[in-house]
Amino acid sequence: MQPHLTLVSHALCPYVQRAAIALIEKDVDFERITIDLADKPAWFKTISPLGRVPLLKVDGEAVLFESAAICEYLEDTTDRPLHPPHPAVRARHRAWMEFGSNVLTLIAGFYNAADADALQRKRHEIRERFATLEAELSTRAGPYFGGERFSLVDAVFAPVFRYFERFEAIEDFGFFDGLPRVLAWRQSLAQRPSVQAAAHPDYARLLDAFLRARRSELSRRMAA
Ligand SMILES: N[C@@H](CCC(=O)N[C@@H](CS)C(=O)NCC(=O)O)C(=O)O
Repeated sequence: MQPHLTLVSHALCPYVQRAAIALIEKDVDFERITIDLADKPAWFKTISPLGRVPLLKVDGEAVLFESAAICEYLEDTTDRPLHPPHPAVRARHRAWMEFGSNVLTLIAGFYNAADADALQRKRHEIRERFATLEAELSTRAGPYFGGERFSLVDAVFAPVFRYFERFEAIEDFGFFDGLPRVLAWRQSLAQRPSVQAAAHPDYARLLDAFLRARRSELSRRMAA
């Protein structure tokens, strides 16, 4: 029998979204509890070793933390694999998932950048990462990272790309200029039902408020 799964979430967290996408892709029933990270409930502090989301509670007993570990658990316990079968390709996919986490760190640097120079530096670093992805994608064809089949790397990058819908509405930062494969990949992911379902219903409004509250260069440009 399938265990009862509870995903402890935050409305904007991209790491939560990757776990949610994996659950939806695998057609696994789960409950979602959304908490406020600015006001963490006592029960959450007790069970989250790093004080971070996502957590996956399994039958209300085991508590899994770290999105990569949660995704691996789902791979081990459910049908519909989202990792490729060949060990070397699988290892590369895990590495590209880590690459996606690195891009998320750069994105946080971008929206928190204190001034125009810092914003420009982060923009440049993010573009460099996307150029690296463009080269990687040129080795195969298909709508997804690995080609025709949706994988955990796609689950990682879908929430990465989601940020850019908002960034592009602020200004044309040219993140995807000259990178047609990355752009096409981004568009394929945006259309995927699991990707659409993984976002909090109020995601756009909450992200807008979050970005405006950063007191960063980007916040100032949003207010201008
Ligand atoms: N490496 C972690 C990163 C998770 C993470 O950074 N979560 C953020 C929200 S997106 C968090 O819970 N931060 C704690 C806080 O804001 O206090 C994972 O992959 O699960």
